Amino acid sequence: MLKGRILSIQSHVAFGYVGGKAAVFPLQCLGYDVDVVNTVNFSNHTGYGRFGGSRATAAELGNVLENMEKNHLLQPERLLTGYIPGSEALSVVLSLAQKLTENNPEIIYLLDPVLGDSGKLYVSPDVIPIYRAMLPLSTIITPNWFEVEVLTDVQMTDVPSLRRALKILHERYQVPNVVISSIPLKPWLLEGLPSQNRPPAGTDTNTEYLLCIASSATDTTKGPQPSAVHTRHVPWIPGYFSGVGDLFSALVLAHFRSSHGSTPGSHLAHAVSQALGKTHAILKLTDEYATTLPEEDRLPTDEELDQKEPERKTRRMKGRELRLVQGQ
Ligand code: PXL
Repeated sequence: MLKGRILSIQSHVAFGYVGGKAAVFPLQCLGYDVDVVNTVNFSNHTGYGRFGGSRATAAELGNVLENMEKNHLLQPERLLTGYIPGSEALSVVLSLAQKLTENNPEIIYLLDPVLGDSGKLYVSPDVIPIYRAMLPLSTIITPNWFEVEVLTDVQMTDVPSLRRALKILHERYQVPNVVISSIPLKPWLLEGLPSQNRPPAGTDTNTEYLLCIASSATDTTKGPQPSAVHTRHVPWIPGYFSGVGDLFSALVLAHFRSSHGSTPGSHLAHAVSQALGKTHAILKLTDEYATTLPEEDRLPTDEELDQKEPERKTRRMKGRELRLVQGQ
């Protein structure tokens, strides 16, 4: 059983499984005590036709953390931060991360820099410099492809530009471990993979697989060194599921070993391998459940129909909530 205390700072929804609702139960199942600070308190995730609730203000977040500290309740071995909308609230979390890493240099901090996806920001642009300031405090980051491009200002269009972006994260921003998951297998990426890491010959790599890249900086005290990069392809389950990234990040943090002294990147590769396997299992279970629903409740997204029939969208979203309890 893995154990220790994790402080998780991310969103809360009453119904369904995103943010903390996707992360906390799996962490508890793995044996961790989890302290939970909510950054938003919503009815459901924002992909539904409608949602409501409130975002925690910087003052509210600060107040919770301050009182935890005064009561000596703020001594986690690991820190997990996810969706934090708004630069003022994020600044409070930056100060917290500074304090926790100063007090305990051994703390393992997984930072998920939630900025957006597929070319679109879904937070205000003024959070970008704050995330950049947080990067050097992290042990592991789990950005998506778009978030790497935003944080590094590098458009990744070939293997050299991908390596350049990783180098910026490792060297300029001092991030020891970078995990980029759910990458569509573009032809140039496929060609760049070592042959033993390529999907089986004859499969349609455009639709059957996603790639995960795990990159660990080697000892930078010995001067700039190439990072240890591991790649894995994972079967692609089509359709949109919310909270998958939050579950994956929590599992990477849970399975990351803190002991020292093995080959560069092996701790990260182990954690990512565990997290990919478990996330895939939950997704498969969720997808299988969705296929038992009436056809109109599980068809792929159709923006036009969704506008006309918000109830249909709600039913479809509900049927695609992660089956975490069933899959424990
Ligand atoms: O990362 C998923 C997520 C987290 N938190 C909130 C969300 C979503 C996805 O829609 O709406 C509030």
